[in-house]
Amino acid sequence: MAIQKTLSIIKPDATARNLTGAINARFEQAGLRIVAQKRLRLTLAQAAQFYAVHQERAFYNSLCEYMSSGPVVVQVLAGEDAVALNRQIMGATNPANAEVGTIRRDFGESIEHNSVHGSDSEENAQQEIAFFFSGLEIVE
Ligand code: IDP
Ligand code: MG
Repeated sequence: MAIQKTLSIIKPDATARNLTGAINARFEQAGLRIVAQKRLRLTLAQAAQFYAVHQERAFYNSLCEYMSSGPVVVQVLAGEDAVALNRQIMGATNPANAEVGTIRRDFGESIEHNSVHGSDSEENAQQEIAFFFSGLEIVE
């Protein structure tokens, strides 16, 4: 597997509990490199655009309100098989179903407030990285 890049978001529930460093340590310990990172607050419209793929889902409005409710840290993670590796480190969507030792199991509060986002394919990773970062901001 080649070196890949993936888009990660540390969500408002995690920034509120000052978990940015603890979550970043999980990525680095697993061999992922943080090659771009910034903290920002999404507007409702930006959250709605980012999660547009979910617009038919019952949780869409709530998810967009939540993702714009406080600061997030958006980041690009690079490494061998980074998309799948990050999904493994994150754990299942619902913290109650996530494996022990994953970020969502250890830090997630609920299926919605599950501490992190990670791209689910290399194609989506490229689109999601371009949503937040210019090439100049990614330093490998
Ligand atoms: P993923 O983040 O594990 O890829 P998705 O199905 O893509 O999961 O859902 C995007 C986000 O929407 C989740 O991370 C979570 O914050 C929220 N979400 C997913 N399913 C539910 C639900 O059933 N109720 C409330 N929020 C949900
Ligand atoms: Mg997803």
